[in-house]
Amino acid sequence: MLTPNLKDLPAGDHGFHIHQNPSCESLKKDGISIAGLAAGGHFDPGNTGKHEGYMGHGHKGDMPVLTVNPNGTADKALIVPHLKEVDILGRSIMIHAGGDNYSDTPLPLGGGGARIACGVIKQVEVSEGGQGSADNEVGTLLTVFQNLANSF
Ligand SMILES: [Cu+2]
Ligand SMILES: [Zn+2]
Repeated sequence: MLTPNLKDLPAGDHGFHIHQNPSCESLKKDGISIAGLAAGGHFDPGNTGKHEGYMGHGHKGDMPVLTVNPNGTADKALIVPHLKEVDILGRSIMIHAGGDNYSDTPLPLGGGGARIACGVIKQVEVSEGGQGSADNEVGTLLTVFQNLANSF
């Protein structure tokens, strides 16, 4: 489980993924600056090239849709069956403008479109249960998410 603790986000459903690179910088594509592009694509160590959502067999970084409450907070625990802490350390976590239909059709990558918030995932001291180990589930990293989202 992964428990977000986020605020100041637009209400509604948003695509929510682990992306490959530990950077949230903008990069230029075709001369246009694109927010969060330096994070790269969805974390896909198996090189599946497929976006199938958190229950699928494509990108390992695919997570359930992040549902933001009307007051802009997101705090509901999410099931992330394919991810362990070791997978996500040193990568980034991304929130998209639109939702996620867990498919590459009709739009690629779930259709979430623009990247609206991002954080680089770093190891933190965990007060309960000690330091996270490679075998821990992602939930032990929950404190990481307290100040994670840097809105673009
Ligand atoms: Cu994404
Ligand atoms: Zn994906």
